Amino acid sequence: MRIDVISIFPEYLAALELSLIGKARQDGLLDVHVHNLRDFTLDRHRTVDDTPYGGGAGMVMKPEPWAQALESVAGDRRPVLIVPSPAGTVFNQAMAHELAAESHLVFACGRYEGIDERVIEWAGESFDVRPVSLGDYVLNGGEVAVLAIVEAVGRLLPGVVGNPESLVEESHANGLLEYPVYTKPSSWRERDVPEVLLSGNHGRIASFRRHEQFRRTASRRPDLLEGLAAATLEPADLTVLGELGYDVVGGVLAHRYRSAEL
Ligand code: J9N
Repeated sequence: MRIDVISIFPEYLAALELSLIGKARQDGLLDVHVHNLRDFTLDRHRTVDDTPYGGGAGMVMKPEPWAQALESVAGDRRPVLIVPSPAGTVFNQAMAHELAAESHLVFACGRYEGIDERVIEWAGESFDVRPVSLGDYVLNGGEVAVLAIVEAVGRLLPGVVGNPESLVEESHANGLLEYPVYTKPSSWRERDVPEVLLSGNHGRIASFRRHEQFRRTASRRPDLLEGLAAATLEPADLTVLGELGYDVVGGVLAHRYRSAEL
């Protein structure tokens, strides 16, 4: 996979040289190019921003440096252009899998109050444009979002994660949060590892972990359980979910007290 990142803070992307993603680059699995938007300006001051038409706070990124930078990375296909923005579609694991199937991703890191909207419209002629949000909070620029997205996508590429089994059991792979994990010592500061995990009984261990997944998900992410198809659940799951306040209504999970308001 080829990845181009355009930013006014290219040094921010140095983290992509580290760890798993850095290794994937060394191994030739990932071809990452970081570009300085200012290298595509034509004025003496290398200006990338200006005041907003219509007034308002902050600065808006000028269109022409973006057009020059994007033209320089376009290639002959139709790359996916990811534009991090708090006004984008919220990124998730399904999106990470979709992006991992692409051959060329381009990331446009905006700063300030955003990029002139005409760039986004114009880019649609040669790119598959995707405004993407990391979540409902405000960052100063797209760089941190790019680090997160490249890491989430990069680790799904064949050969990047050493043991591909570790990709399967993870949070969100099955729509539930992950179960808690423990390691040695079995007793630490008067806290014991749950005895079932020391039992060697693989059936009991599997049901304990699944039970813990439902307890965690109900407590921290009830939105993931509400509306879950009951067909994906085993009879034992429904007993646990019943204790947690969930019923099956019309083939999907519904919380006894909350479903009406959701
Ligand atoms: N989720 C998200 C993205 C952002 C950005 S991108 C550029 C500026 C701010 N904030 N929050």
